Amino acid sequence: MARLGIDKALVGHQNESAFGALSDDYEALRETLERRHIDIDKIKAKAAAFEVAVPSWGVGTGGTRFARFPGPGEPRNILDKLDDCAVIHQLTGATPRVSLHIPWDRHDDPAELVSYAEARGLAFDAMNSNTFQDSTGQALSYKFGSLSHTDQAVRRQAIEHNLECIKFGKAVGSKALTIWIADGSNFPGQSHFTKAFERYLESLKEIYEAIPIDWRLFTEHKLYEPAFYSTVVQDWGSNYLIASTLGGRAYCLVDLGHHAPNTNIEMIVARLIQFKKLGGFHFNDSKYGDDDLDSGAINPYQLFLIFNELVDAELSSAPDFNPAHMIDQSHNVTDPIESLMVSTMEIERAYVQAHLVDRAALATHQEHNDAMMASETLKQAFRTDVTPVLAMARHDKGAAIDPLGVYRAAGYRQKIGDTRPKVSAAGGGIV
Ligand code: LRH
Ligand code: MN
Repeated sequence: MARLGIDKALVGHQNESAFGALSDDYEALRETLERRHIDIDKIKAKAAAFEVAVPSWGVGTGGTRFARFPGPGEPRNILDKLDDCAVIHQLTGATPRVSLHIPWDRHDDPAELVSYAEARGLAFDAMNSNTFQDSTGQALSYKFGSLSHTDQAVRRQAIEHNLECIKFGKAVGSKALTIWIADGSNFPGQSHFTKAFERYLESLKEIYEAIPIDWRLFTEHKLYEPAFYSTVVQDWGSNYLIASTLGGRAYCLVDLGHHAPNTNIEMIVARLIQFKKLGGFHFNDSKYGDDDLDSGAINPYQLFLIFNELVDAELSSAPDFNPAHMIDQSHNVTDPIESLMVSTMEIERAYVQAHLVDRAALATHQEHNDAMMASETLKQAFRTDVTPVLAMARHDKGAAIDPLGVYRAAGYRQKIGDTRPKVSAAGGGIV
């Protein structure tokens, strides 16, 4: 396991001392669920099979445009990031894949990256391109856009970058490319909406034709930021137009933080499922804008309602339904590893709770317009504390019953704090 990682014996020891209480809680929940004609072991199997990808850029301390306050043990490179991602998977048992971001994770020897990851029980999820920053040695600036830029040469450069991400992704075994662009405008009149969208689609067509036959292309919409008047891919409608224009392997990616406050995201999810264009998620939470806060930290009921739509589709075998679950968060004030572990468990919790919904009863209440009983049927599942199911599923996989407790007991942050160079507080920026 990981060069650093967590000592297996410690995990075993901590699980041993926690197992008795866990079994009691599990058996108590078994009785509660039996009264609802639910087999807890079937629910545990769902928990055990659930996986979510972690963002390589999430294990370093995040920041805002104002500042970033790095902590001890900041990862120096993709190898350090993989070490930290391996700890998250070792203790949660639910994050076997890492989503890479280029150029942040550029590495000269993709084969070495694959063997380094495999040695830590990891593989690679969707690649992420980056034409929202100017990186060193770049000829043309993305200040006024990238794939929709008015200048053909800038669009060419951005297309080439995405082709490079596909090439790198093929070398590390990834099966998808996620494209989010910051392109947009800050003043009315600054940009011609239709021409910008046409230029973007022309660029995407070339990238779409370059993805391998067994890959998917995810396009990610976002309401605003860094553009503050218009954004080329601003909403799910624009995103749906893109995916349906490109073809059968193009899908919409839903980042939970990319919508106006109070947007009914679960209904957007239902629409994209119905029209076979739901590609996947960037899970996080927010109160105001694209806050990139920990999943389930602000609005856990919304997360549950989104999974209620996903489980409904799963159980009704919705066609072309295979959403890619990924986390996309910025950890500005917590230990990023702790946040990613807790977020993973919160996302898994929402998924498992959604499997407790009495869907037959819900359908009857909906048919009879019994709003109260329909709402209560969902609330019953959401109010059910499934912690014992999640913990027992982890225990059975050899992961930790209490990931946070084991992580702190292991002193992993101190260890990497002692071995990795200190990083001074630098200007702003999410990474
Ligand atoms: C844009 C975004 C996108 C990533 C970036 C790190 O806000 O959600 O998915 O590329 O964050
Ligand atoms: Mn995102």
